[in-house]
Amino acid sequence: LPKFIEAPASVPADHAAELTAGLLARPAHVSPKHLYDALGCRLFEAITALPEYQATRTEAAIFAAQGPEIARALGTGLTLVDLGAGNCAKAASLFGLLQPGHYVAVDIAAGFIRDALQALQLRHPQLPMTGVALDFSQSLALPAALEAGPRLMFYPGSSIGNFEPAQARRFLQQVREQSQGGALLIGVDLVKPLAQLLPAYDDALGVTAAFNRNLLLHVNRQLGSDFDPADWAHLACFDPEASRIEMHLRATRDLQVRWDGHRRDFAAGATIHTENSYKYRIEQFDELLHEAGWRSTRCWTDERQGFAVFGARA
Ligand code: AVJ
Repeated sequence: LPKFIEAPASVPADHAAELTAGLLARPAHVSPKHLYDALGCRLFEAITALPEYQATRTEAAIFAAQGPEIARALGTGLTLVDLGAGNCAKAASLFGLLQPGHYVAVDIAAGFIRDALQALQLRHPQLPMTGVALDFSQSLALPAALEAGPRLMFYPGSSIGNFEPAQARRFLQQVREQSQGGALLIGVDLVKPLAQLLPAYDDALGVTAAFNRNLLLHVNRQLGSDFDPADWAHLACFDPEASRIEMHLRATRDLQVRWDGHRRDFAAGATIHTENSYKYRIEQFDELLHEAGWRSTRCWTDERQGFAVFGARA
């Protein structure tokens, strides 16, 4: 069985105060990390298979086409630290190329990665694996119990897009410190025409809507609140100034929500902001990496320049 470390900061009680503050704020907001309970992880997997959502497929195509060159640029045999590992499938597909000496899967969804890692260990019995249940949205501090570096920090899928650019810079600095003199492999979704951007977050089947509304069920479980997802509509829009997709939930009628001595009234049309997903230009993200102290940056992209994979050294 893989080792498993549950970091104290991932205890659900820690989320309650943060959730309450966000739900009482005007306008209300909830961090996108709350999209990822076990069902949310599965709905996100379904999103990655949607025709409108190209990011995951494009990233996989970049790895498939340029994998050997990526591995040469970054080096092999490092500890592979998978930030937001989810089902661990992306990292597992790179084991052959990157030849990690140790695989560390980090995710906020403790049960989900525990299961994913157990299944993966059966397919790779020789590779030492460690699961870390950790919420790194505020700061990244890997458990001291992990063996010392150098580490290849792997942050695929454009999850970096959930951070405001200033927070992204700070986070990338922390990732560099935690790499212990290693390297970075990160996926970034690029700015593209609105006609491609928006449908990726408002798909015809309503999977993204279900993903967004499921956040309310996860919040109910954590807070004991009484959100009814049926009262909320999915909303996605692009802010060209900020270069970000925003997801919101919009109340479809006047309603009240109660939890733990609190009450929030939402008028019909009131919203809860649930996610930002920043889209970068290649030069802009390269600059961000350098500001965070990374050097020897490399960039691999697809023909249409829809998505970019960056490599860098600490
Ligand atoms: C996992 C944060 C990269 O922003 O595209 C997908 C999450 N939200 N559809 C993204 C998401 C709505 C996704 N990231």
